[in-house]
Amino acid sequence: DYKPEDIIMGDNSCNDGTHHSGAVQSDPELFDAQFQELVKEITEKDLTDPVLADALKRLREVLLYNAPGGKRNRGLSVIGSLRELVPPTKLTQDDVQRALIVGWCIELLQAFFLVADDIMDASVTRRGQPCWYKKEEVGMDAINDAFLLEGAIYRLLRRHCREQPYYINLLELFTETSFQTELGQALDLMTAPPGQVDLNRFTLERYKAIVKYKTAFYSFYLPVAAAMYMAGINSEEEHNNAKHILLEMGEFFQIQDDYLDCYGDPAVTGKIGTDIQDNKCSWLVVTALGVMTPEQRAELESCYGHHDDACVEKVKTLYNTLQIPTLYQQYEDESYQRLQKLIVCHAQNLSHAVFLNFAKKIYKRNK
Ligand code: GPP
Ligand code: MG
Ligand code: MG
Ligand code: MG
Repeated sequence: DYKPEDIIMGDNSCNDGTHHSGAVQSDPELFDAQFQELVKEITEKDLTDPVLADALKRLREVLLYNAPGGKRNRGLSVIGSLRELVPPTKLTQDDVQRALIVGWCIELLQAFFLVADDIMDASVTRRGQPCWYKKEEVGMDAINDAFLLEGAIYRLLRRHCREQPYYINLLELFTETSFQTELGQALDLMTAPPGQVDLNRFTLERYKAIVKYKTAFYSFYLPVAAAMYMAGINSEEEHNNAKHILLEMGEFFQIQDDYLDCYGDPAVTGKIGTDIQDNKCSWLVVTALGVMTPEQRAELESCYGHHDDACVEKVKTLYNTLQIPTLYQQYEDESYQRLQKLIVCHAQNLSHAVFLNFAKKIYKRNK
């Protein structure tokens, strides 16, 4: 039995294994403090034309409602990875601050995606509160609010990183990753047409393509690649090595997300599952299809992708009959073993801790 805690350092650890205490702020504390600063900057110090006052007030509300409140894994891993890649003596206060800001840019990208994704998925709650578009005074104006969140990313990068040698690399990384995610979202949506259930669409091959593009690039490769560029690591070979490991982690992360959509506790995950109703190509349905009888398949065909609760319950009962939770546990253990091997084979001169820190945060998660 593995215990990631035994082999991987905690959040507060430095490269030398010492722990901060007392007045020194931990990275998560610094990260949260940076958010307040950044909201002020975007909404009070950047565009000062008085005719924009109402729009900037709106942007402030959008930022405060949608950017904080998550697990912050993506954002925090920029500074976390940078600390593994650069010796502490070579990391200035300004480098740390820029890493915190780039971390928030990733959280803003995530907020942009989630505001839009919740509309597309007809979701109800996010991070324990109503989805932004569900608020009475918001509705479809949330579409523009998502664009505002995206726009804020590039203003921050410009203000803080324009003079840095890695600025162009970061810009291209953010735009490229956004495009990959949008292509993944397109695959996700077209594989789940409302009211047209066709179980033949749900292949493992299609599943892997969807999750690689809609989740793995922006959630795993993006934060580590950003830290690598900030550390001056630009070689394609090094980036491909990191990508290899991180995309594998990303696939696993989305499989967990799919599992939690059905089996998670909304009080813990902060969101109510919609995958069965939305006719999604989820890991659960792909796995179930691989182990069911023709009779069970006919039953699934008749109740998947419907919004009424009785149909959803039938699908969940079928998943339980097929022991999907057990198959998921097996998959999780295998995936962890495979990942350890990948890290040994592909991390090469990149610190293994960059990847292990990430792995530690996601394995056995329940939110
Ligand atoms: C996760 O899918 C993927 C995203 C949030 C990317 C969305 C991309 C866009 C271009 C809008 P999900 O729907 O399973 O996430 P959740 O379960 O959090 O709703
Ligand atoms: Mg969704
Ligand atoms: Mg979605
Ligand atoms: Mg989901």
